[in-house]
Amino acid sequence: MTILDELEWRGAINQQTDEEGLKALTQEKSIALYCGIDPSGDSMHVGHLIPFMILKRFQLAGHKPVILIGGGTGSIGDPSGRNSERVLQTMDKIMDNADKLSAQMRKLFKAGSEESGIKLVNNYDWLSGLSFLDFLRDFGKEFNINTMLSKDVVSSRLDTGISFTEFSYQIIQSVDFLHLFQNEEVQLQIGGSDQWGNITAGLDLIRKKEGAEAKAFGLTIPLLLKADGTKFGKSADGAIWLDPEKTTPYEFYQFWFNQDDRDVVKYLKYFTFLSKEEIDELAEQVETEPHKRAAQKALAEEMTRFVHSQEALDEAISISQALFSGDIQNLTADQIATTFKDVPSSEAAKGEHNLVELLVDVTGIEPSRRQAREDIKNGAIRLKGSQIQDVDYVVSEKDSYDNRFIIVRKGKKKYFLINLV
Ligand code: 629
Repeated sequence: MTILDELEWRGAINQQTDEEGLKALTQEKSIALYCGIDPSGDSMHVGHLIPFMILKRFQLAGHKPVILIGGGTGSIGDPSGRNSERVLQTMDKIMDNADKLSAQMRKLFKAGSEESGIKLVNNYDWLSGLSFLDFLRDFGKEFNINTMLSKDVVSSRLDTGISFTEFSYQIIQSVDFLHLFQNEEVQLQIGGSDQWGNITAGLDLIRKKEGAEAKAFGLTIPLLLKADGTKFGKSADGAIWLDPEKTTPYEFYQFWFNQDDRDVVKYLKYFTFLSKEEIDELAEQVETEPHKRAAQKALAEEMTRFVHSQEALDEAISISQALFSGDIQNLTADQIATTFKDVPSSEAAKGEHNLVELLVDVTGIEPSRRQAREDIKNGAIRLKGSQIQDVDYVVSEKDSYDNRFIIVRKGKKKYFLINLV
């Protein structure tokens, strides 16, 4: 299977500027290609991963990817896919974000290292030195305002308005493509479908500067849609980040594990390096034994290992198993802190507490003493995973995790967190 056939099979191709031409070129030689990301935030989220995983697929097929961090473009802000003007971020913030994104690219793709064969560049290096007069004389002159206005990104903003700054964004992304074509032999730019206008603007610039015969191509990837119509990559708490400080490996694992049967095969194709045979086999299992969730498990494992590590994956699995079985006594206080960060919580003083008082007066987990006693007698209350049926029970440090937290389970699955202060 050629790389383009593989992308087709993975459902990863939306539009191409010259399908036949790119197929021929990629079969005849090893090409350099690129995809950019702007440092508008301090971490990538799962939605950003797709084009960069595709760069990696090209590399596995013998091609030469370049990852571009948009220190220059990020200081302007891409209007693509947005219906209002951005607020400019400070240069300090952009530089700091650029460092963090570069670090993530190094970690995930070994980008910038000799052995990986994946280059890492920052367009601040060539855009920041471009004078305004040179910009207008060398590049502005090649852009036709009518063509620029007709791009979706701009035309959709004509009612609400768009600044000259954001209007010019497509020119600077085009300057990048030309720069990389001239200096790194880059012949292909890829990106999400929102990048089509910017990518084709770059191709026009390359043809104007290098002649109509210049061999350069564009390819976009479809926007990911979920079967239930909601946005991919968001949890109730917001985006699923790759930074473990923002989304813990356990939450990350759970995000993938909880995907719908209708979406999971699509995601295996999009996000994992599993082979067609392995994915076909998992697709079969979704049909025949969906309750086993083998495909979701494989997806969650592949992704957590790729983005975090084998150790983080092992930990996420052990937390998941502990919660599923209710055997939570062996979790560490740190694991408790991440696992239970979203359950109802309250505070209690360190030291001893009568269980009924703790449940009713201190935390309000139970509405009344009568109810608390009844639940305790019926075996509905557990501390650190063990049932407590003694209504006079005194809760002490041994029921806590590191004297930091107490976890009360009421009934089958209602958990409460008590922070000891
Ligand atoms: C300079 C900057 C370039 C080439 C690209 C760029 C960035 C581009 C952009 N991309 C999005 C981003 O940075 O804004 N103008 O958040 C984002 N991208 C990944 C995918 C995308 C896209 O990083 O292309 O479609 C999301 O899936 O929105 O010379």
